[in-house]
Amino acid sequence: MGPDATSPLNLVDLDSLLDDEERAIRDTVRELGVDRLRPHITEWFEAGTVPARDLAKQFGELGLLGMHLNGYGCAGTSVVAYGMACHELEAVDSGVRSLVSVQGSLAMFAIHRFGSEQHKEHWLPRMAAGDAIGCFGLTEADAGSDPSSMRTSARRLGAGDDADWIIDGSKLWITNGTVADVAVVWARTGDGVRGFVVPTDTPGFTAREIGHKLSLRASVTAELVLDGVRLPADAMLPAARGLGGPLSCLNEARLGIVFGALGAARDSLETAIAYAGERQVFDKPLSGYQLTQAKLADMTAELGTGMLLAVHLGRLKEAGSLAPAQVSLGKLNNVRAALKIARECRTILGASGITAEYAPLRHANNLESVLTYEGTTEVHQLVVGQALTGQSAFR
Ligand code: TGC
Ligand code: FAD
Repeated sequence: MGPDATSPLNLVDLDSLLDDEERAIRDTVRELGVDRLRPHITEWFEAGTVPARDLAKQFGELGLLGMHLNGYGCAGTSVVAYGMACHELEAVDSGVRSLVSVQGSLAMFAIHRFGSEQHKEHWLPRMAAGDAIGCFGLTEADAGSDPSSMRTSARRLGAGDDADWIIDGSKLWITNGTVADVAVVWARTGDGVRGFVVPTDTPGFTAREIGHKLSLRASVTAELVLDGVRLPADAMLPAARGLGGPLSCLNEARLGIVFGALGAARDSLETAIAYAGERQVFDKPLSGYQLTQAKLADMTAELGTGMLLAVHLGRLKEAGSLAPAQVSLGKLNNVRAALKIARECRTILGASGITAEYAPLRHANNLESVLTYEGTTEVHQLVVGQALTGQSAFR
């Protein structure tokens, strides 16, 4: 649906919670979606690919990459502005939002928060402009929900802090992996888990695209192999020590998803409302039946309350008081709600809903990935459960 559609979010007057700049950014990204992304999204999804380099350049020109970071060519917007950009991008497709999340909240954030001045100056301006693409390698084939069991290792090639590093291992399910110029790779060292800035043209680094996906098809997902990758001593992110380093990057991306997933839900709901208004069943529009209206009302309630939660969490982050368990609560609630809404909207479309002509089933398929990545539903239930009870039930 386009920007003129009546939005179910008007019922919670979401606009009144945004400032002028946030509304302007939201509108700009919505226009980008309508003019330049929506015309191609079905084709990209069906082809199982996305023109990542071209999109990164377009996003960079609009200042969307690393937009809530300060300095080094980044726009320095509010957290809520970033969230609303994710919301509008994901209203087009979760894959398009993923490209921006991984670039800005994972790869750029890791360098911005934990990198040396040289890392920041070398990579961030080019990444903000979309001239360089980044990926973030944490997950491995046997270490997904539990990254502490990672096997990828980095060892010094000699004594002393000036010695080069050798990295061996592999990472799986890595967004942007085959199109990246730089990979932020997390590896086990004698000093715990550390992060490394790995230019992808380093000998021994290879990336292979994962095919046959039934979800997040408009996104590049890859396996990274690091076979004796030799890096200078200063390739290590100096300020990230232990698992807290990568996990704090996830907090950033997860918050974008709290807003983003409901973009896919909103688009599904707008599509269903429009369809139900036109579809005649038993001699009158489908939207005139109580059962349909009950579905639309329930979905609007979930969408609206989820967006209020998203903006509230965004404001807490801006105030510097957002805790990881609160991000988990938001991701748990909003992604699950979004998937439920997309599926319910599909039912309103009947058989038409199973074709690529309408977005809800594509969104639902994508949201299966969103439910899994950045911490599965179960991981976030356990994080919230731990916050409630004081007991860790992960192990
Ligand atoms: P645990 O012992 O609890 O903690 C280890 C250290 O990390 C700290 N920590 C955090 N720090 C910042 N933010 C958080 N959310 C944190 N959670 C934990 C913790 O304080 C501790 O620090 P220290 O200094 O005491 O050492 O860790 P655990 O091994 O028990 O694991 C906890 C668990 C399961 C919650 C965590 O490992 C987890 O979140 N697992 C899920 C993994 C995950 O989300 N992977 C995502 C990979 S990236 C991705 O999916 C990108 S998708 C593409 C896209 O976004 O579009
Ligand atoms: P597992 O950890 O094997 O989990 C399998 C099931 O077990 C899940 O239901 C899980 O919730 C459940 N489970 C696990 N532990 C427990 C427990 N303690 N108690 C109860 N149930 C439990 N990773 C990156 O590092 N970078 C990326 O860019 C990236 N992009 C991705 C893109 C896509 C499209 C996808 C699908 C994944 C991506 N990932 C990425 C990986 C993603 O983060 C992992 O898939 C996710 O963390 C889950 O890990 P897993 O798939 O190994 O599942």
